[in-house]
Amino acid sequence: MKKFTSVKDIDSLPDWVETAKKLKANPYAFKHLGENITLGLLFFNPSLRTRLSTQKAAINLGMNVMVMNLNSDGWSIELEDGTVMDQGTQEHIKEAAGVISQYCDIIGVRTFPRLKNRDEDYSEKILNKFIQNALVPVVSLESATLHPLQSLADVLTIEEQKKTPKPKVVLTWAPHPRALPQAVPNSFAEWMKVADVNLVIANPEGFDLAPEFTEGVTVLHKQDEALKDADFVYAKNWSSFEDYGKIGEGFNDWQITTDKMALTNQGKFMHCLPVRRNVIVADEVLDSDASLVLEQANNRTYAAQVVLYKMLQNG
Ligand code: SN0
Repeated sequence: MKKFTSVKDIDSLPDWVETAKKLKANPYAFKHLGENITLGLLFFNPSLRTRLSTQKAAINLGMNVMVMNLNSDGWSIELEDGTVMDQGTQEHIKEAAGVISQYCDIIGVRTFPRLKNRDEDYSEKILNKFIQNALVPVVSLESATLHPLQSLADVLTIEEQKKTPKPKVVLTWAPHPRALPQAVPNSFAEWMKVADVNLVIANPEGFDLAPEFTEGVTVLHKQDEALKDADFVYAKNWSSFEDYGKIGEGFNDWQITTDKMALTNQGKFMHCLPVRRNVIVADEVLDSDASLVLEQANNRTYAAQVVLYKMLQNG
């Protein structure tokens, strides 16, 4: 396995979920597997869960971990080939990725979109340049358009919590004061389409996700209609794909409240975190027994651990 960037990189989701459950039940069973193997985690953007859960997963497998904030602590990286580097950038991605590969056996990279140019973000330039120039496998720690470690943890959480064989899962847009990436919802849709669930997406008009992710999925522009009988409500804000990077204003009634949760089939509330309280979701919902957010965060460890375990097993 040379990379983990999308559900397309894995062979069998049921097998991965089973492996994650086994690792969760017995986290230190493969402590020998990572001996003398080094994971490097590179962050171009902030992180709390990804940084800690991926380190914890590596430690559970006996690996060594090095972490670096590339934006604040590294040289400014050039991505273009053939550039005369007499301007702001100081080190080319060819050397940077090659050098990091001398020290690390697996590299994780976090790189958010700029939300200015859609084609540039959706080309996954930074992540792909790392994959092309690294001499070792690369794990996405959230890229411009996908967040596979989060989605794998979400699949695991739903599998553990579901009360029916094929639950209704509603991914709903929710309000937010800043422009956020489409990575979490794109990725959630991508993984849910492979999982055994009935996925419905709810968002205001103008906020449909890219067609490649919504193909074959029911997309509703009325949240109340979508939430009816939902077993899981996954809230997330994203900026517009159509009017790229724009935020929605005047949609405060898309916040998840107890009244909204009452429309569901005693549904569970999910969010990837960090979450803006009383903007995305009301305190009463987030603080209720219906909230799975901490269990989702817990499962981030086992999502990361199954990825590292598979990479270590394949040598
Ligand atoms: C990121 C996102 O992709 O939406 C990371 C989620 C895992 N979230 C944020 O940037 C939230 C920042 C904010 O201002 O609330």
